[in-house]
Amino acid sequence: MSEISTILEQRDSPLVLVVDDDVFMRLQLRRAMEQEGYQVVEAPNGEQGLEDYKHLHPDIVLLDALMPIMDGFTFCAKLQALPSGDRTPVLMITGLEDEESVAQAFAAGATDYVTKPIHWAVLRQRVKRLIQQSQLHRQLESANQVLQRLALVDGLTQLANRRCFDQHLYQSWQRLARERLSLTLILCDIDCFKAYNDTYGHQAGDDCLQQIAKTISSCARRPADLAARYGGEEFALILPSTESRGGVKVAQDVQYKVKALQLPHNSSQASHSVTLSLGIATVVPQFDSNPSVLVTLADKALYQAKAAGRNQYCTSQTSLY
Ligand code: GH3
Ligand code: MG
Repeated sequence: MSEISTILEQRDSPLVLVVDDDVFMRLQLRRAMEQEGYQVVEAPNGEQGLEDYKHLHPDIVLLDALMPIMDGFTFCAKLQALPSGDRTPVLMITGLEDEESVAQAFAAGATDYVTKPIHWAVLRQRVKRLIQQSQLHRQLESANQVLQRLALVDGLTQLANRRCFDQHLYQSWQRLARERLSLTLILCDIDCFKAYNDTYGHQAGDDCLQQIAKTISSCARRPADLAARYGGEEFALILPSTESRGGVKVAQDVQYKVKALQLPHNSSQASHSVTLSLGIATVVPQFDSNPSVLVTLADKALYQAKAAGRNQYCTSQTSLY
């Protein structure tokens, strides 16, 4: 265990896990791999190899086929079921050359296969290439995750962007149509924001958008709720399984918290501080219509709130203060 703790602490070069019951073969492999600058851990059978794998997550496994307790084929199959086990390259090194054994190794999940006696130059090149490939694969995966996140997040406010809003609204619509439950949408628009930019400058406008975004986001409390930046100075709250009355409560909460921010806005027609107008709409989604119905209703309610003097919310049927 002390070897394992040392490796966990000093992981500055690729780690090779050698699983072989032959002590002499393990020693030879260790020497060859250490000459390449890799760290090495040895296991005498598949069972111990799996334990070491779980603790160390090596960059590659060099695996014998025939071993006591657990053979290489079973090791491979069990490795596939472990978290990211299917992404770790496994190079089988064995005396078994018959077609059936080769097929069995690849079917169990081995990435590559070399036979004994080992051609050491070939082995070194294979190990190097397999490690490089798996590192590249990992880098691509994490770059992909970053891209996926960027594609759904608004850069200025870090809220869900319009694309994410559209996806979430559609998914909520489909789910609630099945469950026959209400879906509420609140559209929130900053009052007299053009005047705010003109008075305080575009940078202050951006800061204001960030603060409002944070505040609106704090009002989306349930896991299925989503706060999004809908457009320039317009935000949206998707509230699944929420009746109109629940939507009104959330809108009041937004208003209250925005007021509490006390962001000065001397050129606003509605107040001396930054305020929002909000349009609330609630429907029970139907399979034969689509979410644009709900957006249109919320947009009309928002327009009513603006027309009635701003700094207030309206529902899609009635005007409430
Ligand atoms: P109303 O009360 O009717 O909503 O008036 P308004 O001035 O808020 O609305 P209008 O649509 O006339 O102007 C919206 C302004 O929001 C204009 C635009 O420059 C500003 N805006 C949109 N996106 C951004 C942004 O990312 N940063 C900044 N600073 N301003 C933005
Ligand atoms: Mg506005």
